[in-house]
Amino acid sequence: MSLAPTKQFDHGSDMHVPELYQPLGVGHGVEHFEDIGPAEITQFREQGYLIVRQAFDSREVNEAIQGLVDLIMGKNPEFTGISFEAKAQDILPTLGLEARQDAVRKLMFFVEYDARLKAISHHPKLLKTISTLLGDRPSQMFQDMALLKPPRLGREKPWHQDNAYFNYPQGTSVVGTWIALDEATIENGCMQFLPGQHKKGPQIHFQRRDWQICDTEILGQRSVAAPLKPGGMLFFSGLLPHGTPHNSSGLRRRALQFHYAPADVSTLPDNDERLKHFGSEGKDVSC
Ligand SMILES: O=C(O)CCC(=O)C(=O)O
Repeated sequence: MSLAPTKQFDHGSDMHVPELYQPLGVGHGVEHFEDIGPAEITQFREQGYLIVRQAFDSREVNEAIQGLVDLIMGKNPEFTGISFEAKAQDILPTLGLEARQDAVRKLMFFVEYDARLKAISHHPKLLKTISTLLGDRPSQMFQDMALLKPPRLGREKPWHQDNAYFNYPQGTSVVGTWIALDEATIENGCMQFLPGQHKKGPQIHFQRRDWQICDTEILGQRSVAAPLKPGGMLFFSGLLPHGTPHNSSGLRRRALQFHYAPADVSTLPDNDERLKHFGSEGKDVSC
């Protein structure tokens, strides 16, 4: 068996300043999907996020992990959506198959290649929650991604709003989901976010360590973390500023991320509207 043939590398490996990721507290949530009621829906509307601590059981988590590992190991040669950490570029040829798992940064658009991963992205309880958060509208999943943040190597995902990456008409409700497959802690790079700041609308993004909000906008803000056990998950607004630090630990931090929009919304043909709202061009700003 061989690895999937395409070797794409992530761009960027610059380290962030530690002050960008010093949360003041931990986000609120419920234990199970069944605990989601009107108060939690209100919390999502007001704060831009909702945590379900025990969304998936160990069997579902293990199936998803096995699905990812099989794709990384090249068991489905048609799947080529893997990118490796930039820092692993030199050492990759020296790594055996098992060790290569810990050089992968990201897998994208994989659900059609593995039924176990499709099952978790289309889990009835997850889809019901998405539909509720979208205002009782049917949803479409438009993006699936797995971010693996390998031990010591896994780079930061700088602070950003996900809608800055999507060409949907302004005002479209997008809900992101983030599912922990390993325990996610502050040390290995769990999610951190700015509660309530989805209400500020689009923020200007700059191409720096990534397509991101300027560090100076984030420093000194009251951020919150979402440490999760395996199977715990976060729902968050496409306008919620969030980021994850470098994995400074010796532990894996594998997570799935799926994005959903109302089923009747279509993407725009170009970047113009997105950049008008999220880009810096033509605005008297610098970073
Ligand atoms: O999983 C992570 O480290 C960050 C994911 C994220 O925020 C993104 O890809 O938009």
